[in-house]
Amino acid sequence: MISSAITLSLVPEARGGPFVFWDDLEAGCAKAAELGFDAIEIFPSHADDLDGLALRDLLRRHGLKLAAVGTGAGWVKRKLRLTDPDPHVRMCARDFIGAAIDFAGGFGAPAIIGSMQGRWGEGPNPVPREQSLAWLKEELDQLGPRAHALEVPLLYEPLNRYETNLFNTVADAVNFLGTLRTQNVKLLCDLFHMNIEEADIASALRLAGPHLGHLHFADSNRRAIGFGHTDIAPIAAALREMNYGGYVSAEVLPLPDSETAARQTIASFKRWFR
Ligand SMILES: [Mn+2]
Repeated sequence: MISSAITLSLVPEARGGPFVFWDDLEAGCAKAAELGFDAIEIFPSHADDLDGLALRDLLRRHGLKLAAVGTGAGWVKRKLRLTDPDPHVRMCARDFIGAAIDFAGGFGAPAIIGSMQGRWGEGPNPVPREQSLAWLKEELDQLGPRAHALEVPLLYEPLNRYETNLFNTVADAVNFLGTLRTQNVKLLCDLFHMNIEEADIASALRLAGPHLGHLHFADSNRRAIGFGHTDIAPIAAALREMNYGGYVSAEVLPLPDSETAARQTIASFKRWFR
């Protein structure tokens, strides 16, 4: 069974980013529950800033689950990347993500590696792509087992070409996962990125198959599903046929406002998955 989730950012520096709810965990959870969402996906400044006991109580009161914890603030606020040429920066990136894995794992939820994967060939001392991929592999092979110990996957998200030059397509990302020692890294497929990079989104999701661990449910323009021009019917059919049992999580812009984006998302979710 596919479950619904909606994003909430606690990072002021990410203002303008694709998150439906902002700043207020209590109000966001109340609204998500009122609209009938199953879970919330949180984007914190750092996992250590989250109060686990308070969050547990808040989720219980509203009958919500934690879908995932994003780590993009490690890049946005601290410029940490798993493929930075500076080994100290890579170590700090690993620690930042490790804290997110540990926190989310306590809730049975995965952490997400998106923008913290970085890019190759940039900065004052650019390195070849192969070197960047070797660093990414090294870090995922350390972080994947850390998540496995908590019985949760670790999510790796291919991004579109304007956000990374490491992996843009599901096919390339699946091949890369096959080179890791850990089998605990799953793919986060984001329909916005896929709309830019994939020839056929439904076919790409089928190719991901059992590697698919989480889905960002966003239309062609990063707005709620139904507010852009992505043809969702074949995508929803592919997810159902695959027996996908994870979340479709609205990582979308709060346009025209948070409430309308949230209502549109849950209406689309019910239309396609219930
Ligand atoms: Mn995403």
